[in-house]
Amino acid sequence: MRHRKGWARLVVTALLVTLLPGSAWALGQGGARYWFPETVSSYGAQVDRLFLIILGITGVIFVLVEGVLLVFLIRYRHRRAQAAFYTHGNSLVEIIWTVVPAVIVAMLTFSSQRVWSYIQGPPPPHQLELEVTAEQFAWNIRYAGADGRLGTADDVETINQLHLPVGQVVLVRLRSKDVIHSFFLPQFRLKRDAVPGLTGRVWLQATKTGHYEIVCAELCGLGHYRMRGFVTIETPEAFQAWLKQAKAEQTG
Ligand SMILES: [Cu+2]
Repeated sequence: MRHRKGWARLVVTALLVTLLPGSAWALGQGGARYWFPETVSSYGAQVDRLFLIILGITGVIFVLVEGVLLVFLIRYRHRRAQAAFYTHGNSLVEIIWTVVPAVIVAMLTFSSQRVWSYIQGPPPPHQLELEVTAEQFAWNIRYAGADGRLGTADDVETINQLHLPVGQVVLVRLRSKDVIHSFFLPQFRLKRDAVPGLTGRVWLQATKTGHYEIVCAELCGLGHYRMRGFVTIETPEAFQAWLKQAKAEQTG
């Protein structure tokens, strides 16, 4: 009986030691900027926060489990003239180490689902709609022309040059001409497969101006490594001026 209580105390202490500092550290987010790319989208901070919470919890559990494993390896190593000790388990300890992770996983599922459905679910009202068509090995980007409608003769097309007005919600229709590609904007924390035969819909809202990259995150062929585009986030006025100029160059 004394043995059983000792075990239970060890497991409860271990879980507390694991969860409290892990969560506190994750919520603090202090270290995040050292390895994440810059965040330039409206939902980027939510993704980072979730990532850090999961990393904090799993990181501390990892260290703890490996530590206990190491201690047990040394403490219960083979010794001569020592009889083996047989145990049939401990129900209380087993219930604790089943229920506590189940609660953690359920909490993570609900908070992930909230962020996921906000980003990948029905988009909010948008100010601009454009089309990105992936192909081996480039990004074809299409903007509506003066008529404000996509798929008409006055559309403006660019290759690998995605211009976005800062602060505006942009809806992207995502397609592929050949194989599966993955539209990845690391600084926006946005990634979505471009699947032939389907039109995906993703949205984004840039929070600052600057130059970033579009990456293909799906091994799509021999030229995959060079399937790289560029994102230019600029003021709405500069964006309109650029669109006008691109249109003039296209027709001229
Ligand atoms: Cu690709």
